[in-house]
Amino acid sequence: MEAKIKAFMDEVKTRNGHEPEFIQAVQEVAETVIPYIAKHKIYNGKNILLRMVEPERLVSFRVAWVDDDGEIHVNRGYRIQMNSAIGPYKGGLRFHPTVNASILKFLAFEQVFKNSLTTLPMGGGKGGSDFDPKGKSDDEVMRFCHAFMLELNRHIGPNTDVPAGDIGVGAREIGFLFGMYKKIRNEFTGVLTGKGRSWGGSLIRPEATGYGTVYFAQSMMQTNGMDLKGKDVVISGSGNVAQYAAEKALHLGAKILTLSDSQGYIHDTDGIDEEKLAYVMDLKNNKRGRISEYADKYSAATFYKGETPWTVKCDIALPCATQNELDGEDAKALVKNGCVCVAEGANMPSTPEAIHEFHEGKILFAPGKASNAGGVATSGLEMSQNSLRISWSREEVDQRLKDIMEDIHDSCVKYGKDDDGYCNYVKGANIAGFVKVADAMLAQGVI
Ligand code: NDP
Ligand code: 2IT
Repeated sequence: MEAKIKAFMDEVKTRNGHEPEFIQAVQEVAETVIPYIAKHKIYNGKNILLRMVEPERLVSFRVAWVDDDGEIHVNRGYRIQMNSAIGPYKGGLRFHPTVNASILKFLAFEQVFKNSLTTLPMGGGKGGSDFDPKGKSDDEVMRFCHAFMLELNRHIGPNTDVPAGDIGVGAREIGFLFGMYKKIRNEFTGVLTGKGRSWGGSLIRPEATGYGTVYFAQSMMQTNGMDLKGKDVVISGSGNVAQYAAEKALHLGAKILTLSDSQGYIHDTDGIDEEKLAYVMDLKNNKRGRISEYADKYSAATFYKGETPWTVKCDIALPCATQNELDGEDAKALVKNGCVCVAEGANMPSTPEAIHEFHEGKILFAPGKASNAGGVATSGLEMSQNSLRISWSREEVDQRLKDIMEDIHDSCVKYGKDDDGYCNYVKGANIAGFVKVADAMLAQGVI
């Protein structure tokens, strides 16, 4: 089996060797899915996984825009249309200076499995740009988004490819992108998700990724006779996912000890309560400030510059910032300090070494493609509401989100239980996600 996996990875590396994040994401899937393929004849000899690692289409384009001083800038835009076997391409747009083809291909690849797990009919895609919205005026962000959509609009559509937000793309950016799409196409349609409430957005979509991550953590805890009540929770990030993970964990009675951004983390020994979280939301979403300002306002908090929060003693850890933000040493510290559950709100925040430590320590570990699927699942619900031209209540969307997260949890357990009863959620998520897409690809022939 080792040899089979190595031969496969050698082939992937030959084509994509210069793309470390993409290789990392494929390796994790190959290690769990290739043994499954070997045991299931229908997938033998079809090169399904080899087909799945090659994007159906990769679009890269120039985005030229003018700043407030009249200076012209050039950024690179992308859309990776990875797999459309089970539905239109679906996945977020990331605006961050680190964006490149490797990062977007890893995200698009993960998205294929994640979207399959949601039980909804969505293929996988991802896109974005190396544009940095930080420090830009609203007008500059608008001009960039409009320029980006001038090209992107040719490649997307409500039945073709439906982008949404991700790092650096929130409600403001989705508004500007939607406005330009509508103007060019003269069509009011559900081409993006994460839209505003009054123009086609779904209730609960802003909350969905963070809430879903906590629902998933709660399911993992409950199947092991525990829950979130009274537990100490460490969270990284302070953006969309981190904020709503914190909110839902608070609702379920947990104590939130940390939040972070790319400059460091804050540790509040009294816990981040509802009022403090409201301050964080205003600071990050309206004032676009830094998390260090929290420690200036609240005396129980300390800001640790340039550090990550994983050495803080906790029961539950929710990495909600970015890829590879939690390494093997961090994982060792978490396990040693008694952490029993890690649920990824971000995409691939744990390195392979970290995942190894969690599995060795036999703690509950959920990979992002399972535990953060609530965001895209609710995007799927937004698409349904757009098609039906109706709007479901908050309670209805939240209940559907909960049900979907429970279904994903059950699928992971179905395919991930080891002989000793330990659930390997990585294996479970990869195989469950693979089966649905692979079966559709088999039915559709070699295309
Ligand atoms: P936001 O842009 O709202 O927030 C991102 C947060 O992560 C910020 O606090 C940011 O800090 C921090 N961050 C970003 N890059 C780094 C870095 N290199 N090192 C340390 N911290 C960093 O994004 P989201 O909350 O939407 O996304 C967070 C994660 O969740 C991403 O991995 C994303 O792919 C994933 N995700 C998002 C979904 C969604 O619906 N939005 C759905 C599923 C997954 P700073 O402000 O300093 O940059
Ligand atoms: O990584 C993700 O799942 C997202 N950024 C959300 C994608 C979506 O289409 O809602």
